[in-house]
Amino acid sequence: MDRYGLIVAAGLPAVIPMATGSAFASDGGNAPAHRPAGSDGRPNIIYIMTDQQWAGAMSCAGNPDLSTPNMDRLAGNGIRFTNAYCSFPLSGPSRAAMFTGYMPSESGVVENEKPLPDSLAARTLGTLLAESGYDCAYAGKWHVNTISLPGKEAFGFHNIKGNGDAGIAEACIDYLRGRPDDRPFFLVASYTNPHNICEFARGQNTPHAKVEPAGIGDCPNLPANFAVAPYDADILRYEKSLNYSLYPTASYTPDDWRQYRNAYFRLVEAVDAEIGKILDEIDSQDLWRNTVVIFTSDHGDGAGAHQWNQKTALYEEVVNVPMIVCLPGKRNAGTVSEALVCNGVDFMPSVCDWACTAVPAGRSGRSFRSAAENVERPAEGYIVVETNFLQTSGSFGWMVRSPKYKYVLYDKGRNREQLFDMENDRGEMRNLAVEKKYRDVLLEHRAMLREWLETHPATTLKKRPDGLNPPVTDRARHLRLIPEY
Ligand SMILES: [Ca+2]
Repeated sequence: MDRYGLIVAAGLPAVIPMATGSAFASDGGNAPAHRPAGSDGRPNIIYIMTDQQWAGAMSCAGNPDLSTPNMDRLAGNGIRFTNAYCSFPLSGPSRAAMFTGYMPSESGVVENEKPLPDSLAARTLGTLLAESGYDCAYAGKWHVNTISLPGKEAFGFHNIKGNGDAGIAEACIDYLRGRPDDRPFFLVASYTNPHNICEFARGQNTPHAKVEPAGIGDCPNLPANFAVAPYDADILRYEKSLNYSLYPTASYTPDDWRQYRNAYFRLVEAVDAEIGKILDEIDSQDLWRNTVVIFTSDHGDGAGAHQWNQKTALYEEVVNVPMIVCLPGKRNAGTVSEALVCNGVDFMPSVCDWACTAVPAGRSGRSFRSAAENVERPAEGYIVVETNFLQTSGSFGWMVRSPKYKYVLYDKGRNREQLFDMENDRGEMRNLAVEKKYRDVLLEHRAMLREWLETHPATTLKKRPDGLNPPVTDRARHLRLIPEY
């Protein structure tokens, strides 16, 4: 059974029933009586997020080019998911998916700086948890759509620190020491780095952490998938050619790319050190016993794979995000899971699952709580990631990740259809879509995308002057893009 087929086949509304008791659950927001964390069975939740960090940019993932002792510490205390994906590889849309439970094409937040529709803005994750009795605090980058939370209290959160990495840990520590003791809490620590790699690539100062220059011999080598694969989607090179400020790597030499990778990994290390301060406070209060700690990033970065920098493309380095879940009591500590999880639309159902709070209707994401609690469970179903290049020419596309394969479809260009074996070719160098023997696999994945598009209606955005829907949310047009030959 696929990821969404169960719901469709059963004719139920697209909301996943809660697996846990929901004595406190109410879509109308009836708050339970306040009780100390743990005594009502509801854990505290700490969400730590970086910006633009690929899943492979951690030493616990086996990367020898950097050292991330604090992310490794999280992995040692929890479950590290190796097949975790964002909903959309761009900041605003990715974060909007986390906090609303809707895919960007469903909510209309299909690009940065686009505000949530009013009807959704009143019903985001912070509001839901606050209504159900959690004390909610937020520190750092928000970007749905303002860069910091818009006010001292916003979207259900106390705003304890605005955008900017310096001081986030200190604000979180102050909060953890002074928080109310009569109710569980939901704390978000949202860092900007390693996003400063964008400034580095443009030759600018890196505002949130300094990068020391390195001798070329001390820089990491090029990745094994540095080459652009023979059957890569050529629309990506076109998009890259249109905006030198976004893609200053267009004229990079191999040495430039090694410097880029050095800076990227050093920026990850800088944010790792900041995260360590929060973990020290979790240690000193022994919050591990009754707290779910989740670590992830809003999307990744090309990091030189296929000579790509930045995000937006559907390469693994861009869409595969770190995801570590530490369960109360460090259950399943130090394990690795291959389950398919999404830190976008699955985040709201997951947090609501732990908080015994009902998920509002219409959200199709699936809680990853049971995947964390049952790590031996094999990967199943599929995940869809959307993207568009509204910052350049407006191309768009999707990927479907199933347990063994990854299918990619862009709307135009040569080799717009891609298929990769994720067990044997995670570096995406051999496009199986051009090989006849994978025809059945290709057809299967086209069918998954078709099913997903049919079951996820897009929002109605303002029509264009010619009366047509904007292409990125026109589902009828999307369905016609799936090849039939
Ligand atoms: Ca981002």
